Amino acid sequence: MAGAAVTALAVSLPQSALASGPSTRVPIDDPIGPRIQQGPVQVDLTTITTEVTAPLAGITAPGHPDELFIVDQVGTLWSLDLTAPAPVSPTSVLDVSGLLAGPQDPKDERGFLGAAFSPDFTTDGLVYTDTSEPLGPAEHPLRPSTDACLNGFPQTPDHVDVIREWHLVPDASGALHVDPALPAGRKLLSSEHPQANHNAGDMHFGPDRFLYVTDGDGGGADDQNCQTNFDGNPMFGHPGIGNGQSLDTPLGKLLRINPRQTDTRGTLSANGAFRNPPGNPFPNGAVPEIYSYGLRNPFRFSFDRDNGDLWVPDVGQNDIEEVNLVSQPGQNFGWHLKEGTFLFDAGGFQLKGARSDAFVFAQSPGTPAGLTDPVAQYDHDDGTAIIGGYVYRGASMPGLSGHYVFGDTSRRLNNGHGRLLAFDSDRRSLVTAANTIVELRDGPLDFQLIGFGQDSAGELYALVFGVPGPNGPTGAVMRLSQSRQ
Ligand SMILES: [Ca+2]
Ligand SMILES: [Ca+2]
Ligand SMILES: [Ca+2]
Repeated sequence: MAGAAVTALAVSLPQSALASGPSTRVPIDDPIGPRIQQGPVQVDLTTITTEVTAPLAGITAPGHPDELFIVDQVGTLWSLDLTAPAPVSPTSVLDVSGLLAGPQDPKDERGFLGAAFSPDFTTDGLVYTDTSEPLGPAEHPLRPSTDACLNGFPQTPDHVDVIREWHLVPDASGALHVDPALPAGRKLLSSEHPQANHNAGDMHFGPDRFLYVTDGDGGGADDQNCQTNFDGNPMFGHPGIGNGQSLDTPLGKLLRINPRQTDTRGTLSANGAFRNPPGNPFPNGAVPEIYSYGLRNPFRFSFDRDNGDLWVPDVGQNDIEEVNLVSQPGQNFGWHLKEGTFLFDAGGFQLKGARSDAFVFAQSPGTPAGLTDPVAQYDHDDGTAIIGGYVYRGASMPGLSGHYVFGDTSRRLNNGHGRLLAFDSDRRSLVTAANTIVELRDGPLDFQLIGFGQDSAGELYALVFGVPGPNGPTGAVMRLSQSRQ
């Protein structure tokens, strides 16, 4: 039972280190005093298209250097011809809208959440997707909850998040479409989600040619059972220490799988649909797909196209947004024992309006042992949810070369004032002044930031919604360019 032993060890380390008792814990009102300042480099934004709804990712496909493929949360994978004069009308490559359990409104976190093209796309034509779908058979069901608070309450999951493989073929003009012989794709694995929010769902192939996928902690607040959920009922599906810290669930994790049937590295999964790569840290555990854990909602992540560094920001809850650098398999990034470098108390079981009764109570870089701190962080005076971007390796913005370019969805929750941010990733370390985050604009945007794209030349795109359009608010893809320094 190597998996059970690993789980017990992983849980006991931080628990014992935090056994100081709630009476000594005083919430910190302002965890990080200094505010993010405008940096020396400023960027302009050029609208490439507004013919999208909620663009969450902008990715490339081998063999298609002039296209940026946009993951639209409502269910379309679009192709944008970057050689055409803006504004560009996107063309649909793949429509998964018929599979989706959401989104049903602009705040709904479910839907088409991520996609990644096979590193051998020019020969195998494969693309992978992450989708929130109605309940059905799942490789990873919820862990059962036996808390007394749940007596009489149904523990029906909200949805399943599913990873699928699709085969694309070019038509006579070279445009990509789903292979009509395989219209439903191939399902690889799925995980039940107790609540609707915190689905993460980004995916990228790494330099090792394995597929990395993020999954959120299952939703609600505090990653804690019996918390009063937003619907007034007690939360379920977060038993024990919570999902982020449990190695028995894919919730709150970075996963790594080998999905391609032509690649025989690794151990065949229980359902035979994919392989678990050699080097995954918990091969005998309940979830051998796990690569990293202790995450809350690692909504967007990326690899540095030059050196392969793996950057996984995590959306915080009450106070801290963080950027993590994954340096080895098996790292625990702390949720819900820490937010950023601060110790976190999940509190009792009450929500206070839109916030929880949890709080951060001590600055604690480096401890408890066994947890990996972020390399950069900011608090909620400067934003509400971090939107991961890319280390800039393009040519048009020399002032940002080697900088991790990212952002925050909105200066205040859902007020439509996204921010574009950056820090020098080549001087990475634990949180220090060397990783001072700066703002790339003279103040916030007039719309909400929800993702980033990187084209085949390494140029970057801000993906936003809430942009005024002829028929009401729309999504947009905007290219970054350097305007100063
Ligand atoms: Ca602050
Ligand atoms: Ca963390
Ligand atoms: Ca709580």
